[in-house]
Amino acid sequence: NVTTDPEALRRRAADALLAARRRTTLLTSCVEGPELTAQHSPLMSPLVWDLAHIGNQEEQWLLRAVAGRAAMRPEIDPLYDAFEHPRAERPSLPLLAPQEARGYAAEVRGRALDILDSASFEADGAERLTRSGFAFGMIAQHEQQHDETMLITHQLRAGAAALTAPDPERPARPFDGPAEVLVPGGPFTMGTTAEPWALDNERPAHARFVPAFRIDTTPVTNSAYMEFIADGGYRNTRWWSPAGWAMVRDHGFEAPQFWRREAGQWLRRRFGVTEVVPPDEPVLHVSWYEADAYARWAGRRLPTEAEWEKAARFDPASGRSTRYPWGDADPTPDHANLGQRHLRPAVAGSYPLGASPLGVRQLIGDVWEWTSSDFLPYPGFVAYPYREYSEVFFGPDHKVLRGGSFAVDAVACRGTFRNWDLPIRRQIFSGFRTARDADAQEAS
Ligand code: AVJ
Ligand code: FE
Repeated sequence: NVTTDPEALRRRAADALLAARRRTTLLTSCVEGPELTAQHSPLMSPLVWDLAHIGNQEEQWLLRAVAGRAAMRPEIDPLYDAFEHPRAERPSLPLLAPQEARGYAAEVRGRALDILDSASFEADGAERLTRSGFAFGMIAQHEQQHDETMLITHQLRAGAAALTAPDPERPARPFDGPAEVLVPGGPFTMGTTAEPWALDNERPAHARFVPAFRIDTTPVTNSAYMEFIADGGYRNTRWWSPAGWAMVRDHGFEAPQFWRREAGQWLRRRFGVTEVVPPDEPVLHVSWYEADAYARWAGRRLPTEAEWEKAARFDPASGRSTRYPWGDADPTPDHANLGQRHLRPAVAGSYPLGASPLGVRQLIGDVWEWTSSDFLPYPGFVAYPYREYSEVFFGPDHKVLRGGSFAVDAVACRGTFRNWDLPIRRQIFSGFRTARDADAQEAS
């Protein structure tokens, strides 16, 4: 199913780079210059930092590592090294001004496309960086990841809306399928070796035994989450992990980020517009601690990362793991809400064509889904092409999110894709679904 035709791979790489740049350009041209250099939240970089960082990564991996070119502007490398300068420090650095950053990124791109023209796409080598276009896929994904990061910055900025998009289509009838689905126990293939643009942390494919479990058919909705709030969820220590309770106390949290209670109803601010919280949409902007507390209140738990991936990829008929819940075909707008086509999740139960064989909906797109798992390497993990992409984040500090949000492009989202963040983070486009162990007689 995965093409190995060199010309098709070359076109796919060129298209992915072009699509990413189109999005980057929109996100960095829909606000005025001072808004690009301002820091809208200490958690985020100025938009102009993301822009030049995108160009700098592309220069390092396509121009220098693949093509062996010399650095264009070696003095700027440290400014755009995410490890050298934490986000809070970035506005005080001597960053390239918006027009310079645009020019730099465009110049890098022009040279990268020349390199792409003569790059080898023969998928016959173990060296992913120089063959089969992995480096180009990696850079397109990196830019799209920063496009999601920049959309988070847009959500955090004050002032009138700068971005608009049509709302997702509402299903003709509300979803009336079962609330949860039984996934049978047994081994399945987790991770991937064959997916050409899979990142190091998704590799290699390996067998995982997962006991039978039940998982929500759709992500947890705003209305379900409002019941938790109304039941005093944020005031009752018994639902919270110790660290989660400390977060609630220290920050005075009473609801998801961007929510506000007024005249007896919940309002939220979304990309510069205040609106009534839509009851039937997946809940958005919750931390891992809030997802974990909600699940406990509901008498359930978060799924493990392996459970999530089995629900998303295991086809009981063939015993095989597919690339996506619906099979191996690349996502279309009928499968999932991806790519910033919409600036919100679709209502729970949307996208019947994107369902898994067992009927689980919206695993891909809409909201990133917190899992109970720490971000850890798979057996046989090899850092590639650099330790700082994934390896330095492995360990108990980061929790895994799966499935992608409305804000991530399909190139950076698949059944095996792993995202991670700190359990307190909620400015990200995060939601969740819940799970529970299967009853003893169902467990195989
Ligand atoms: C995978 C989303 C956690 O944004 O920190 C971007 C992606 N890595 N540049 C992040 C990433 C380097 C990463 N996440
Ligand atoms: Fe980056």
